[in-house]
Amino acid sequence: MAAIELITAAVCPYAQRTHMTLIEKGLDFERREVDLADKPAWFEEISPRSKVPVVKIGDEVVWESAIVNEFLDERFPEPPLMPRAPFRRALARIWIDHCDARFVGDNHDLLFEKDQARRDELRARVAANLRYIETEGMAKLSDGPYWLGEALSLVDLAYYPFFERMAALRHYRGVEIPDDCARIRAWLALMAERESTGATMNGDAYYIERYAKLADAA
Ligand SMILES: N[C@@H](CCC(=O)N[C@@H](CS)C(=O)NCC(=O)O)C(=O)O
Repeated sequence: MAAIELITAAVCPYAQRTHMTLIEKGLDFERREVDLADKPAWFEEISPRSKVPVVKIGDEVVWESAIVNEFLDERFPEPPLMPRAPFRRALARIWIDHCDARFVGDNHDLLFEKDQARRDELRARVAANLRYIETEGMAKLSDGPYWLGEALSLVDLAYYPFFERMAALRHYRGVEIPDDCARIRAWLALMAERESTGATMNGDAYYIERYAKLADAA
């Protein structure tokens, strides 16, 4: 079989999703790191949207992290990272979409917001988003400990990189996971133990330093 190539950047949460998926699948792959501030010509040729991640297996080139991850799950079925039942699969996709459509934007806006009053509004929204995930997502989907139950799924892998990057929000904006979000807290502790997390995580100091200028913290 053709070698699997992951075109990636350590800073990118979407690419981390796919990197973690490859590790969770137990696959051998070659990692090609791209400097997004100085993109090489080979990358522009291979990445239709000029973004990471991209996965290439011979002639098969796939991009967009949520789609890449489902492609990998279908192409390499063991261990399965999506439920089998159509309705549960639909729910998994709804919550993966929720991450990109709702969860990520407010986190990003809060980190980059300069106005104090607007920061307070966004802080409240981020806390509300976390409680929504806790009560409408995790609590209704399963008894845990992962989003969909006993086994890790693509939903866990979609969200985890964004929780890792909340280190910068904690540092610059005082955001904590609310005390009443016990499921999220337990899930984060569990995710921290996974090999795929250990192999791809950057650590709090990396994000704190990386976002210093943009968070206006100097
Ligand atoms: N929706 C895309 C988002 C990927 C994305 O935004 N990647 C960023 C890095 S985190 C990127 O490659 N940016 C380069 C650019 O836009 O020039 C996905 O899920 O794969």
